[in-house]
Amino acid sequence: MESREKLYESAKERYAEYGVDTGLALKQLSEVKLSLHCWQADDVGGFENQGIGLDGGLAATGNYPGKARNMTELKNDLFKVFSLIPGRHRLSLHAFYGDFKDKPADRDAIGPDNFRTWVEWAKHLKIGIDFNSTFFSHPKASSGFTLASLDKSVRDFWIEHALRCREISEYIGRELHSTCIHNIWIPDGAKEITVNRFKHRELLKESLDKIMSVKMNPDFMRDAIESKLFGIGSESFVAGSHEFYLGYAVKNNMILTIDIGHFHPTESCADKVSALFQYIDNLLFHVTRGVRWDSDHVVLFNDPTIELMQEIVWAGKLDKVFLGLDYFDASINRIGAYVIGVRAALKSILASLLSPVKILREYEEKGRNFEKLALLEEMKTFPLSAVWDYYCEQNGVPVGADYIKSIQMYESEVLNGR
Ligand code: RNT
Ligand code: ZN
Repeated sequence: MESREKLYESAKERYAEYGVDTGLALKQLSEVKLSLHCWQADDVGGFENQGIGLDGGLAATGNYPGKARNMTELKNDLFKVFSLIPGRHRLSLHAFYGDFKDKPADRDAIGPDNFRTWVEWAKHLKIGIDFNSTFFSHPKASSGFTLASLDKSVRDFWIEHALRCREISEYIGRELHSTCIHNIWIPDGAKEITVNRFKHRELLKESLDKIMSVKMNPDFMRDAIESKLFGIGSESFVAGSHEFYLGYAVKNNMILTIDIGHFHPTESCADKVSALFQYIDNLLFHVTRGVRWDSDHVVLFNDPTIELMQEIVWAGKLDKVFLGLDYFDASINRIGAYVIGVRAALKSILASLLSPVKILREYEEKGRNFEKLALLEEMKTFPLSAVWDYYCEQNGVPVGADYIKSIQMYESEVLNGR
């Protein structure tokens, strides 16, 4: 069998014929930091005991054994995941994953103290952390409304929560010397026809204005806002729609979060990239895979993921995007779900970095559209895997499908004991 190196060398030559520098592509790939969502390991459970379970229109279907039940198990699982993916990445924490053992605190009372253990862990691993306010799975969210609630006391509670989360994010960013991106997604919406839409959105804007009126150090933390089309139980109305947050982000110079699963199924999120970047400096993507009404299937190396990464790379904005993962599958090995998704996202970025964009653009400019389409088609079967395998080997992580064995071992040795 040819060695990995040899296969890489011959792939390198093939790409070079089309003006593509594989070495440069790998260097650029190595600088990409994905933000791994902590909530795949425990089906978005969190470490509080609100006694409510997952709500807010979110659902993790399946009951595959081995989910993480506490912080130690979650950390072990994440450590395992990090060992199976090339590159150094980040962790995205939700507020209800704090350390509440010694310091129980409701959402409007949490603080940096509840995240000290995470920060120490991240320092040890030399990784950055991003953060999310948690506006669901809580009695004060059970009406279906939080920041857009008609009830002032409910709104005030959640405003305080968001303020606490921004403070925690600033603390995390300062401690880890790496800007922490704080994301706000709220479940607010209704199952049925809503006749007071304007009021809810007016209140949401007012709540956000209060939250954002406190200035934070942008070196340590920055705010992002995430829209949604609908959720389970909020089919007819969602206060935080795309138009709402697009307007808010542009007006207030904020990061807009585009969750790939939060749009009409035939709507292309890839196409949004070059449009949004005309008005917005930074975008956060929640990379996920929508299937019919579910927005949170495991990310795959498929057309929507590849097209998204292509548009980011082709727009020259790889260093202006934050790439977070956001899915939760409880029906398969959860570590496996992470690793499949992370590797698929990275592979999609690599495929994009390896596209012969100079030649493609020349064709397009000259109206050589047959030639453009032909080359795009041929590139699909170029030896991407030789470059990817080489990259994995260089990074000391399993090559190809070898990670399956490693996850099977972890399942029998660790997960099955839970
Ligand atoms: C929900 C949003 C949100 C959540 C996480 C858990 O539809 O996508 O980002 O998935 O915050
Ligand atoms: Zn999301």
